[in-house]
Amino acid sequence: MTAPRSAVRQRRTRETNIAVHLAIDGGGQGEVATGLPFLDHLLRALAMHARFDLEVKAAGDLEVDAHHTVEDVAVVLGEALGEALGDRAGIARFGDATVPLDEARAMAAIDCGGRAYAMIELPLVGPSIGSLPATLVPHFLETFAARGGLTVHLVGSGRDDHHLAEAGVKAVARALRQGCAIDATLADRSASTK
Ligand SMILES: [Mn+2]
Repeated sequence: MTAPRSAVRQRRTRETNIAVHLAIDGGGQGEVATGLPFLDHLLRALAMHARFDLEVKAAGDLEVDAHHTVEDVAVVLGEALGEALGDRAGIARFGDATVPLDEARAMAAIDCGGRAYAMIELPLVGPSIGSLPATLVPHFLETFAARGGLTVHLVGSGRDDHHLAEAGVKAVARALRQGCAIDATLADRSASTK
């Protein structure tokens, strides 16, 4: 039996093979293997701080570079979240969070109502974090927002790229947890005046 508000998605192309199982009302368990350890680190942080249960298995053409794998994980993760949210009736829609990590600080504001937009301002300074090119951090979040029907605003500051990227993902996760939560006062109506 499938848990309510969950989704299983698989996507296979010539470049990647991605499998995602996402349960919104989980306990924060992340079982993640993408071949990119820092991406795994971020996805586990996302699961923990959104309190999703999340399994991600990815086999991508890392011999080319990390781009296809990161992008396609974001595609499948976003689609899984969209499917798990269903018609989005009864959800709080909006969430916001500020998360510090030592000298780094990130602030996220999110609308989970189905409008896809991303404004990601993370001033990462180095070319890469572990084996993950730094440019793929905002690209991951933009693609996730586009495919998940999320508006994501994220701004941050910090001196350490690892801290800044991690604080950014944690802030998005905390905001997602709020935005995806069921608001009982809505009694299954949409949180929209339309
Ligand atoms: Mn870390």
